[in-house]
Amino acid sequence: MRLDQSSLIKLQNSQNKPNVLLPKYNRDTCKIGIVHLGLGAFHRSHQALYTEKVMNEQGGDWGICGVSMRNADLQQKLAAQDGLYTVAVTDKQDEFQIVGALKEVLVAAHQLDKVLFRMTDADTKLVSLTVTEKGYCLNSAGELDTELEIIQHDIQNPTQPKSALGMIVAALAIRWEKSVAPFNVIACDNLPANGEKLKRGVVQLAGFYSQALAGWIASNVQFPNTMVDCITPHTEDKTLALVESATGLTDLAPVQREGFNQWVIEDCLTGDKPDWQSVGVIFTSNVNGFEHTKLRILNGLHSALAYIGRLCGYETVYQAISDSRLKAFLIKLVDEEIIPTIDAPAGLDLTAYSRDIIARFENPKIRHLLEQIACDGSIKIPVRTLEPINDNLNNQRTNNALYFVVAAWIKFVANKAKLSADDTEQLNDPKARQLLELAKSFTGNAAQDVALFIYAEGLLPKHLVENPLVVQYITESYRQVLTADDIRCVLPQ
Ligand code: CS2
Repeated sequence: MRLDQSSLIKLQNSQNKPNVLLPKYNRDTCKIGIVHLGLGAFHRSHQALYTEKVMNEQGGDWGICGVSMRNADLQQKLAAQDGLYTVAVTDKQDEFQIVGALKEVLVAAHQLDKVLFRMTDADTKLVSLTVTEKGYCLNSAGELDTELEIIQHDIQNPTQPKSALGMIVAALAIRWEKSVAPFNVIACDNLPANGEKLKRGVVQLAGFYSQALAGWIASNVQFPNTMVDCITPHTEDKTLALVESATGLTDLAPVQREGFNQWVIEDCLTGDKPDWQSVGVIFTSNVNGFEHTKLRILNGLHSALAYIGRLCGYETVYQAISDSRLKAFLIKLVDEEIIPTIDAPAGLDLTAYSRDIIARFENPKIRHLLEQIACDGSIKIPVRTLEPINDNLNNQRTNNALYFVVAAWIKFVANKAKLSADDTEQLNDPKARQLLELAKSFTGNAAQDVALFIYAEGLLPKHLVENPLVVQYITESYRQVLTADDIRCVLPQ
């Protein structure tokens, strides 16, 4: 039997499976209060689940309108299931939660009018986003990247936007003109000061439309910084089978995730919001400490493992972390080169935190593909690897393991260039074309290849590559990566 509203009702009447949780509120009467842009697996496993838990406890008008930016696949699957889907939490103990909060699913590329209608509805109090780092359309200086085609389009067509930022501006413009109170905007992607950066981009984009609108947004719309954490690999056939055997229902759009879940939100939201605090969300004035810690430790270790693990031929995080030499490298990296760069939030033991994260990577039930993490290196490496390098340099600390990660990334790109028949297919990165072109001209001479790569326009921060020591160390690591029969033997000890 397929998962949908009527099979759910049957299940609600007969439910006797303790590890299958069902919506407890009335889905028909609850209104939509949140629009979420970027309806990937992560939103459905994380923010939507927190909201679901609040509605299970307290009800409330916090139904979600989930917006896919382009792809209509998920919309079709969810439509056949009345928006219902299962979150499979696979950890020491498995748990399956059927989520009812997703009341509407739209595709922005085809249904922009409906998206804007929903975003301008007075019942919509919050707009949240998971559009990945590149979806913020910022350049390396953190300003709106007006050279991007999508931003140029939105500047010229402010009422028919294509970017998430453009949609936020267009909807806020309508609310402003109609004197409807603004919604607040919650950025949920892994970039430092995500809310602040998003606000900057949105206000800059609004400025092309009207300075008065930009001023109104700057003073009336809250963009809290947030830290989000929950390992959520892509859904696989195995997930579908697991969910079916646990719930007895066929769900074509489940998500899988680990047991751990954390959401920290800057405490500045005005107006109504779900009582997320009651289900474990932390509201604090110091999100930056949490964000910084998580980005550098969890995401930093993830990227290191992804590039080095791929060079060793591993497919998943679990396989890579099960290699004792890779695990020892991660421990060295975090203890000696990452933790010293972090100003920990009060009371947080960073060594213990990092070991808990490594233990999360060791969850055998989570098949998290290294390729998934390795994507978008040109955006992730600067935040996860280069910023700690810079901090260490400023404090006379060494960087051997971090330089090795940069070298592994360059080799990862070089391997893709060798493999690629169709450039952009092989390397998943907004700068794929530039990266592959560079790597295709590599000659195998470490010094020349590294120089070509790191001095390329707009790739690595200038102040870093102007430091001859940085270049020398990355080159040395790259030479070792190139010449070693087994790169595990040349990992910094
Ligand atoms: C990962 C993250 O793909 C990646 O870059 O590092 O998605 C990571 O799994 C999450 O941030 C965990 O909270």
